[in-house]
Amino acid sequence: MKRSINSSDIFADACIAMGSNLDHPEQQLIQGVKHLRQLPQSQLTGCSKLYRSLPVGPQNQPAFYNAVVALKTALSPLQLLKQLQMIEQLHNRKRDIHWGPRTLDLDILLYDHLIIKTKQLTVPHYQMHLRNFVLFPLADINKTITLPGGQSVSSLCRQIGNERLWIEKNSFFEQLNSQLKKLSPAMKLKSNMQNTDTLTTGE
Ligand code: A4P
Ligand code: MG
Repeated sequence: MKRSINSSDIFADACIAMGSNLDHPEQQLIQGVKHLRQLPQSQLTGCSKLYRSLPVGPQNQPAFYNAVVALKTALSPLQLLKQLQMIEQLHNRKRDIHWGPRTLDLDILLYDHLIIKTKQLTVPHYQMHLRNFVLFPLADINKTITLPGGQSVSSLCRQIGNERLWIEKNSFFEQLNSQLKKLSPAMKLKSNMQNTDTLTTGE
């Protein structure tokens, strides 16, 4: 059966990038993970360590804190996007400057093996293969994961390198990272994202 952007194929693996550089960013990300844990029809299955990175885009803004989480979810891609935007609103997210400072940004990096190109949603996230603050945290969850285009996250990490990126000591993220690694293999993020469906409309 052809997948639709409005329905999930119970349960999909979704990876979410988290970023913050305003109003106590570490706390924003910890609280953000707590909100993500409460998403309906979803379970947190992976969490990276916490990273600090220098801004991509305007340079006159504070350093960012970044992390990535993985979820099993029965939400469709659009339902998931809507839920993420509701969490951003809980964090008083403002949208003033393109790539500017923010309390919490939640982007869908991957949703199973789907390529989605619609007005509201582009998956894989259009910049993810260029951003070490996304690729290194993703590799914390699963080093062998492959993007729908066939590139492995570990080879992208090697190509991009870890310039302007630092692991931050943070017990919340360290403990969650190792705790979720103990989940049964069936609950972990699947690494094979190579068989690709493409969704280009929003219906
Ligand atoms: N949208 C399309 N695809 C997606 C997706 N995969 N996930 C649409 C989430 N949203 C997606 O997003 C604008 C619109 O994108 C949404 O309404 C949704 O329908 P937004 O969150 O309002 O704006 P944004 O996040 O500022 O836009 P954009 O272009 O996605 O920015 P990025 O790529 O998220 O970049 N530097 C460092 N070091 N660390 C960072 O985390 N983040 C950014 C933001 C810039 N520089 C950074 C960092
Ligand atoms: Mg965003």
